[in-house]
Amino acid sequence: MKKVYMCLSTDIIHTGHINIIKKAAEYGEVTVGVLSDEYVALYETSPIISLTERMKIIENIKGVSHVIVQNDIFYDENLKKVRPDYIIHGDNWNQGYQKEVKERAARVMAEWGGEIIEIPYYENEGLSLFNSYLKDSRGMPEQRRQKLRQLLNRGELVKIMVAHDGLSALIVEKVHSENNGKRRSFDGIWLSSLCDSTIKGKPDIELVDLTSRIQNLEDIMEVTSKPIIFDADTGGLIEHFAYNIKTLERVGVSAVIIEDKIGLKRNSLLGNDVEQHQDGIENFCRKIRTGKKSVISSNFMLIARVESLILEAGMEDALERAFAYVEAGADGIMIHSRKSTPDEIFEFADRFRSKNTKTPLVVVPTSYSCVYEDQLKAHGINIVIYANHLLRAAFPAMKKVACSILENERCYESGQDCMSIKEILSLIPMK
Ligand code: SPV
Ligand code: MG
Repeated sequence: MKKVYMCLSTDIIHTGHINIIKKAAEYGEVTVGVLSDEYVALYETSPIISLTERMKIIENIKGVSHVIVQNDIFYDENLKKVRPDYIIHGDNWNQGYQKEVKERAARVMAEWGGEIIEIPYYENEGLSLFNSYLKDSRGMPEQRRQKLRQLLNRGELVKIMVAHDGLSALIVEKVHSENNGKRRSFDGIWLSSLCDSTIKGKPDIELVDLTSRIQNLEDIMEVTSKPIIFDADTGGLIEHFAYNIKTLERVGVSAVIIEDKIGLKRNSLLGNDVEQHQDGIENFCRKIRTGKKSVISSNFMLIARVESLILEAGMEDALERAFAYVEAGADGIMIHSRKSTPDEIFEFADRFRSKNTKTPLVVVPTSYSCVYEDQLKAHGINIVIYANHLLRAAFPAMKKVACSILENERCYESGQDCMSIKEILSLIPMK
């Protein structure tokens, strides 16, 4: 009997999948490679059910003889193991990242004269509706929150990139890099108080109010599906925070970070060069407890941000606060620094981890930008936030083009620094 191989990543089986399995079984004995959670999350969205359960479901579908794990988006390893006569796939893998998957599979199959059989992509009205429902549901608040929890549970470093409007959010949602065959993309979006203030030309002192920041958040949520971490500054008065955190939960934020400052807060990177004060431990713990009591979703995260290193209150103070905030119910600790090397962050993380192995640690390496993600991971850090880079990149690019038009008294020369109109139109929906 001929051997047939196919790969399935989905955790929701529909008639399209049944159709392709049926076709595959006509060619011979079917082995299904079930894509591991890591790769489903990387290329589609985190699976709702685990790999083991997905395998059990697929094992019991008529026409499937064997089920194995596929540990990579590329089929190579499993193909060499199974040496199938045929690969069965829908005819929808001739574009995007799938094109390379197909080409590599074809090269491996050629080693023993195997063949790729393409089945016309199965579609009907119900299925299209179902797929579009599935796509939209990924952007729903609870799905985003669950995804952040899943990413943290996977134990990989979670990479969060700032977005300051819908367009920059589209970049964070879609951009990816391919390094030595490993695809990398951002896991979520940071709503920065600095950037939300800067785009309005205002200081980062909690002046841009929550209503206006939520409008920006809505624009970002409308075009994305990734988890959202919201910089809620100090959280304001405890009495106000009790309401504001509910609002943030309701509008779809996945995690909120509040910093332990009180009074007129200034941007952390200004440190003690300006007047700003740290809250008392007990008072800030009360804010954390109030916040935790106000939210409903168990997936929603309230992360406490320790400013002791920023305000030069010392390592002991930073650690004492971090442990107290966890005790008060914080779901994570963000430790911030404005040093140009990561040494104090590493020391904090190592000492924190020696007593607490579970609570997620968050860092923002703006000033110690030389640090590599692997180093952060090695010190037990779970989330890295690139807090302002897209806005800082946009400003010089816009300024250069504006100056070029003034200097040349026409816009021709600036064209080389601008995206083509065709490209920009392809970014936004046609209707
Ligand atoms: C922000 O992005 O607004 C932050 C991080 O709070 S920092 O600017 O480094 O304080
Ligand atoms: Mg901020």
